[in-house]
Amino acid sequence: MSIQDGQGKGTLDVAHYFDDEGIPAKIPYGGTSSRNPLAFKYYDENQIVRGKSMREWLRFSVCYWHTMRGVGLDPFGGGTISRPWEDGTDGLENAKRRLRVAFEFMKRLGVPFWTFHDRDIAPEGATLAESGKLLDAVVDLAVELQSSTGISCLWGTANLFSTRRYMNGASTNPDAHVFAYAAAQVKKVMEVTHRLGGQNLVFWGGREGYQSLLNTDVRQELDHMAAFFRMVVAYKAKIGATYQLLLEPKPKEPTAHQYDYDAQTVICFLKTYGLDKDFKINIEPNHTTLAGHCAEHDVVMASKFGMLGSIDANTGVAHLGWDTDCFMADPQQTTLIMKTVLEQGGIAPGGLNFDAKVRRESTALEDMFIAHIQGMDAFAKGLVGAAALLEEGLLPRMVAARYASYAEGFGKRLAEGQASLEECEAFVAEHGEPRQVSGSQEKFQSIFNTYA
Ligand code: XUL
Ligand code: CO
Repeated sequence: MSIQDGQGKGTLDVAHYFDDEGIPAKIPYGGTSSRNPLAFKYYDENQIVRGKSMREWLRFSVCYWHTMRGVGLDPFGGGTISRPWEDGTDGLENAKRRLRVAFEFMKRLGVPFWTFHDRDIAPEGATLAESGKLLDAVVDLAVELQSSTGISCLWGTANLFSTRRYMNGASTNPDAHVFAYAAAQVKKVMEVTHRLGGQNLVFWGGREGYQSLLNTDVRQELDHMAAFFRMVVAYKAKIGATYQLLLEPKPKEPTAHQYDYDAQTVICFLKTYGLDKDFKINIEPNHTTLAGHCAEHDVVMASKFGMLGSIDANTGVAHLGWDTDCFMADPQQTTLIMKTVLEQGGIAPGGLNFDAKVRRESTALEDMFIAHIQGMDAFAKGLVGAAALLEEGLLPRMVAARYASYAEGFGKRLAEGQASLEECEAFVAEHGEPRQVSGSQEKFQSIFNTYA
């Protein structure tokens, strides 16, 4: 029996929404021969891979904005997805019931983490103070639900892009008043994420960029963004928070040019402003493809510079030019990503956050589960393949062999920065034309295919 509120929707008992659709209380592990869409084929949370359980390596997280707030909007049409727990209002009761449903969903799915924006979980009030109170009321419940389910907060973030206030940016807004508002909103999100024990705090610069160079002072805007982040670093220390701070790159959308273009651009920004010890990077592969790279590029690039903090586990549609936030299903992609995660010894305190949504046409309630199950399976499969690849060591040895000329002799001196241009000239005078060496891409692919 549901306990009814004024809207006629249950507020406390939410299990029936899923029971009614035949969703099991806990998604089982069915093994690779299972054809049950509501069972895991590869994700066995307790399976040990390279000394740690799958649950520890993968650190899966459900995102609130797509999974609980997504209704299937696209630029040409309104929502297609209706959920039975929604009462059609933006009220607090609805927000609380939705939160209970979210935790029931995550419990059944068996994910250890969740992520949220302030405005996903609570309505915005008429004033900053009122918004803070509404957020506190929902966070009170989230604290309770976290402790009753054992599900933890991977990260929180501030929505600094949806309301018209931020149409010209937040910390890069030409108006200092808007900057101050954004900073005050972030202060609150830092407090509540700390209260929830969030392990990270993310900044995606939703409208930090420009539409036209004619009306924009790009250097001033970037200086302001750095000043904003310095305030964040100072306040984190003040409240004693230990979460990891993360910037999330994206090259375009919604602005024509976003400042946090890709991993290398963000690393350059952080180093330019002396913030590289305080922040790492949250990589979203669909953003990486929008920047013109392959989906795995930024994961590898950030990791190689010690800056990979977390991953928004999604992918795009290669022939569409926008951020489609699909669940990743391609084992070639997940194997390469998990190889990178294994090589850096894990992704903690970050995780694999499903910043992904069911397709607009996937309107059934079970699709919410199936989408996550297949995403989790894709990464579990990638983890197992990547572990075998590293264990056997053939591919890493083939890569090392390509660079063998730097391992000794004159090549070693070059790599260590000990040689001069004159010595290079003398070397070539003595050894003549380098012999041609094949890149052997197809050979690498043929080996990689055996793991992925
Ligand atoms: C937008 C996006 C965001 C961030 C958090 O493209 O990825 O959801 O992950 O603000
Ligand atoms: Co994201």
